[in-house]
Amino acid sequence: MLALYYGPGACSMASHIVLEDSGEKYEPRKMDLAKGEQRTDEHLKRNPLGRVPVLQLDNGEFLAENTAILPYLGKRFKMWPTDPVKEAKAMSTIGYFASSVHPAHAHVGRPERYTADQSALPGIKDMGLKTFHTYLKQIDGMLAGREWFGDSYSVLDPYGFVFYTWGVRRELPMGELKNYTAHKDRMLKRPGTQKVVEDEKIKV
Ligand SMILES: N[C@@H](CCC(=O)N[C@@H](CS)C(=O)NCC(=O)O)C(=O)O
Repeated sequence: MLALYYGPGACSMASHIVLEDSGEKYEPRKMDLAKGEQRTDEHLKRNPLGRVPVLQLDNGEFLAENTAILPYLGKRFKMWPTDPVKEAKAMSTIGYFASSVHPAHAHVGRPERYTADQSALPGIKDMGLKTFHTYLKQIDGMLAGREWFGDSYSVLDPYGFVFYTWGVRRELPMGELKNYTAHKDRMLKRPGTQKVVEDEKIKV
């Protein structure tokens, strides 16, 4: 059986929603990131980087990184394109989310990771928020005229949903992003999303 190590409100929410969508039995293992549970020796054995998500596979091995976990779950649960070009496009979107959108937000939440100079922290946060907002507007453009990021619902959708909730958390004017807001509303109609939003106590 799969097990997911996740932190409420973190990027692990994407895999959490996919697992709920799947209907397959899995073990949810909630972690308290504010208390630093991700940096305990026990968790560092699962992921030496001390982060979530971590997926424990059927054979007991651990898999880290959204860019690996989400395609793996997508293939397992048929929430991933089979056509090679469409698959490449899905990888492109996942890469953009993981390597541009997520790190922009990390500059807001974890500015101390980017400088040792205390006086530089506010500037890093401000710029991170501006860049994050720019990416959210780009995502809004990607969703123009579409229901989902791909031709049908896929693991990209819960991943995109996570950044919407982070925009709300940072009090960005998310309502102005009409396509992205409609996507968030479609996500919230899905029972898997509803269950996770309740479990992780997400305000959206
Ligand atoms: N590149 C990783 C990033 C994972 C990551 O940064 N996770 C955050 C939550 S969104 C985390 O575990 N933060 C805890 C910490 O930084 O101490 C991925 O995409 O899986």
